[in-house]
Amino acid sequence: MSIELIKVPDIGGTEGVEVIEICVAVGDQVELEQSLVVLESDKASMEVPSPIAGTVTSIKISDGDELSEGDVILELDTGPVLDDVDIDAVRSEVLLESESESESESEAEPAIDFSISEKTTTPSPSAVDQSFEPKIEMISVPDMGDAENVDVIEVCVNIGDEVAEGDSLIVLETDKASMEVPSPVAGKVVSLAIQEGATASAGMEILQLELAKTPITATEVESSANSLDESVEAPVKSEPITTTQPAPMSADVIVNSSSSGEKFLNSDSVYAGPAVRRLAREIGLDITLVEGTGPRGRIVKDDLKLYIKKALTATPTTTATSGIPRIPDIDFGQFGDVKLESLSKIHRATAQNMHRSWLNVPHVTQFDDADISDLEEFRKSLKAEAEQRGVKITPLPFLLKACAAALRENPKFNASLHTDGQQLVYKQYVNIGIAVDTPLGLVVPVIRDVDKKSIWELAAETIRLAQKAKDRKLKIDDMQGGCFTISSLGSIGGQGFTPIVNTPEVAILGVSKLSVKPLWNGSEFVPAKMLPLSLSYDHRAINGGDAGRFLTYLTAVLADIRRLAL
Ligand code: CAO
Repeated sequence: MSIELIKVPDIGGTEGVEVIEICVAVGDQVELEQSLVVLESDKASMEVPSPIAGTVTSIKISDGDELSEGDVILELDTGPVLDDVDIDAVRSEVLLESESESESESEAEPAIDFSISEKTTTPSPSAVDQSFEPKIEMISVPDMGDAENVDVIEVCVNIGDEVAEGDSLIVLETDKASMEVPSPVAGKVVSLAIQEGATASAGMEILQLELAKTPITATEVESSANSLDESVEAPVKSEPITTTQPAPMSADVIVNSSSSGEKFLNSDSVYAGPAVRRLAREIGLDITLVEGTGPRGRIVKDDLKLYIKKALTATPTTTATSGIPRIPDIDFGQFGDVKLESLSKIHRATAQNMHRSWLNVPHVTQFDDADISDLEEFRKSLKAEAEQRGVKITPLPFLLKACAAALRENPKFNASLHTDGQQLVYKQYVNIGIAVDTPLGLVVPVIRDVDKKSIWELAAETIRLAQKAKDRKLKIDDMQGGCFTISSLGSIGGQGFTPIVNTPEVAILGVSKLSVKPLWNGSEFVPAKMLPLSLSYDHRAINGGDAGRFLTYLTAVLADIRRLAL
């Protein structure tokens, strides 16, 4: 057994490059050039191929690690250990084999620029066989019309990157347009002659690509074999360099920019690295549909995952609203300091429910003021008794009782729309939810059989459930089975608001802060304590007339609570 440490190769001096994918597991048999890991910097993704075949015996890195050249990736068992004699034999074998290969002009594998630990490396025949001459091609800046000395705003590749034909190499920007320079051929970047921030004109060298595999001469193999004393690293041959220019920039590559500084690249020039493109191809995803969140809108693997996750979790509701324009992602940090805070679980659930309701329910909100002058007087007269009973009596228990009566009187409000959209489900019980504001978000505990409970019982239950909500002790059961909801902001303030229906209920009552207003009693204006009410309802289940009747009944009961006895 011969264990070899596989290390991060030369990655163009970039340090701390993130591991975004580990492509193998312990026990896997890997072949020569099989991808081991995918690294991604803010400029490029690169796959690290195995320089040798073998079995993975241990993996030294994890997803998210940041690696630099020379860091150990994993250990490979490459087979039986060869002693010194074996090594000599291998070297002569290589010379002989290479000579004959050279004569027969058979195709050979390219050299791999990869570091293998000297300590543990014992070159096996297969390792040595990998010394071959690559064909180098220089890629230069294409014809850009009249444009000269154009800014290089991005270099999309690094030394060691494998690029496919059409992959972006650099991004150039004039004051009128941005343009990506695509690679005219596939290959591996062996040198970079251009840097971000430089300027470029047509014909200027961008980089050199190692292209096809070509056989090498015996002399070259000899020097390659001799270099094994230092390492098995095979040198990259600087053979006569051919020059390839990308096709002249065409109109569909150069796209006029807008003053907003957005990205101007057409759909063919999607900004993504080779690993991301390959993943998109593998999963059959049209990468042009994916929004990039990387630097300058670069599409990273997480963007593909997010796109698929969204597509999979899209409910019929969201599908139905797919025509809704998306709110653009904005980097708020560009305007000043920002702080990110995760939403609580309750907040996220509320957000989802509100969104669902807002999108599904055609809302109408009707407003009215209830004259609760008498009710307030009566309520105040109960204060001493309330203290004796150990409860606090606010307008809310009266509102609960009055709403229960209004729900009995207007059964459509005590119903839910069947999901088939063809029927109303009338409930024979009157359970009312109360919106409770807690530090972690909004919750709606439900008071059952409100119509059968006394004002004292309702006061006590409101306090008990509100406290439970604030102590985060509510159970699912406490929040189920509601027919109607009251959202009271009366103790906080405001003259009115339009609450969102708490589906599958069909209506919700918003209560705002009471204020003293002049009321015409038929002969004069008198001061009255007016309570602003706003009734939002699902217009699929309820008509304006129904809502008018409900609110008129409710305000009448609140104005004279003796009606509750009728
Ligand atoms: N106008 C004027 N004063 C009012 C009032 C109103 N409409 N409603 C209540 N008040 C008074 C109460 O009488 C009490 O005063 P006193 O102590 O002098 O009697 C004070 O405001 C505080 O009341 P409260 O908030 O303790 O009790 P409540 O019964 O009115 O409400 C609860 C209980 C749990 C509903 C409330 O605490 C709460 O959480 N409200 C917020 C609900 C919310 O966020 N809704 C928005 C949902 S949509 O986003």
